[in-house]
Amino acid sequence: MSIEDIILEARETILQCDQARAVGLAERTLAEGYDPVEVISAGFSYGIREMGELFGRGEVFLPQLIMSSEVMKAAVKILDAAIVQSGVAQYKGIFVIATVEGDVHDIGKGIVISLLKTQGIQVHDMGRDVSVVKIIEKALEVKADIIGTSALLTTTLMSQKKLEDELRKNGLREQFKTMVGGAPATQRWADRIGADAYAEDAAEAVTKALLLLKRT
Ligand code: B1M
Repeated sequence: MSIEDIILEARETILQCDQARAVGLAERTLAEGYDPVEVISAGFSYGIREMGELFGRGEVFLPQLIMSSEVMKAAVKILDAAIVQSGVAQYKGIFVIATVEGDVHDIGKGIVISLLKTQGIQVHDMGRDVSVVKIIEKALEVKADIIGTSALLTTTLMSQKKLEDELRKNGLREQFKTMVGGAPATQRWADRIGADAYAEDAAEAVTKALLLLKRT
């Protein structure tokens, strides 16, 4: 099976909510020695975004969106394990990451985490729907270098600003670098709220994290 066929089939498995086929395809990707990151980004991620567009246009409904995200998670879990295994052991820095309060979208965050780990960054994943107060507490506890937040809803994006405000209010802003991401976030948004970095995707998150670590 060629990489192009794998990518096309990965998209289809998400649109058809076919978990068995998606898992089989993830296993096949690894068995045939293809790049798991490419299959996630060009295949499964593309499929879930297409599903989101169909949902946005009212052509599929929430249960299908939920099912397709479960399919995506099952396949990505298999590929993630292989990505993390290929990583290096020595830590270059500490990264606390969470999906912000009121937001349960965590597929993209999971991919960001896997790639950060491959670059020797120690990641503390706080999960999803996490308050700004808890994120700051964790960052202080583990002496984080970078605090990263993911927000997928326009309504929850404001928590990224709240994090900046709280850090400033408590005299902690200089102690951490911050990174924002998630579909509605942009470089402009990051500049506006005073975040140190914005990353459009997982690969950029790694590049920017490494740059931020050089500045700590
Ligand atoms: Co939701 N959802 N969803 N959803 N969902 C969106 C975001 C939406 C755009 C769909 C749509 O309407 N077209 C829309 C938001 C509209 C808006 O705010 N303007 C939406 C909505 C409305 C909702 C609900 C309100 C639906 C409802 O209940 N009526 C509800 C909200 C629940 C809540 O959070 N409170 C909801 C629920 C869900 C599911 C549970 C069904 C599921 C999430 C499952 C899960 O994550 N565990 C889901 C899904 C799957 C989506 C879409 C289809 C796909 C998101 C995704 O996983 N993308 C999404 C449509 C879309 O995004 N186009 C949609 C793939 C992933 C690899 O990409 O997450 O962007 P992404 O992550 C990328 C980058 O953004 C970046 O790197 C990642 C990897 O490359 N990145 C970072 C992400 N975080 C980063 C952090 C960084 C750096 C980079 O640094 C810290």
